[in-house]
Amino acid sequence: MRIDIATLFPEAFAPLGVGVIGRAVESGLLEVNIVNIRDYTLDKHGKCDDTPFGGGAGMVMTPQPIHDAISALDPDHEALRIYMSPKGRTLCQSMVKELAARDRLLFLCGSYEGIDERVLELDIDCEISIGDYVLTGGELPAMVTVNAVARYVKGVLGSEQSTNEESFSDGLLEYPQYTRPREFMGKEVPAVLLSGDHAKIAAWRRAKQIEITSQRRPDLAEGR
Ligand code: 4F9
Repeated sequence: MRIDIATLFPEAFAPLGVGVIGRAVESGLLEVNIVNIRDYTLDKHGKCDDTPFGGGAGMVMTPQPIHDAISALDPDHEALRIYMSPKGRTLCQSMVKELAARDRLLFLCGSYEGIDERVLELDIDCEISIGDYVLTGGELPAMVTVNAVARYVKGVLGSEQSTNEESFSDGLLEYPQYTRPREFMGKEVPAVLLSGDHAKIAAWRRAKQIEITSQRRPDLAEGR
């Protein structure tokens, strides 16, 4: 999968170089291409923002550098072009799976009070939010989305990790996990997990999933 990212803060994406995602990039399973929107501005002072028409606080990103950056990255509009925004549809695991089925994604990260609306109309396919809060820019939301999507790209997760048995994979939260020692600070591992009875263990885990989901996320339990 190829992922393009247009941002005023390319250094913010350093975390993509480490861990599971870093290895996926190194091995070529993921091709991540980060460009600085400022490299595309025609303004002789490198400006990429201006005051809002109609007045108001803060600055708005101007359309020209963004439009030219996106056109250079994706001249034939092969990528799904995503703007990270609190106004977007809130990211969920089923959206992550849909995004992972694409060959190319392009993330536009805004800063300041936002970007000129015309660039959204001209160049953007969809808007995605990662939750109901405001950040200083779309960089962290883009990284969150890339991380969640990359886990579904074949070969990115090792054989010991899986997207099949985890929270949300079947609409339920994950069951609790235990490892050695069998007793810690006076607390025992549930006996069923030491029984060797795999059917009983599976039934216990399922019951725990349902219990935890209905307690903590009645909205998820309801939807099933
Ligand atoms: C984007 C917040 C996506 C949540 C972008 C400021 C944002 C955001 N989800 N906040 N710029």
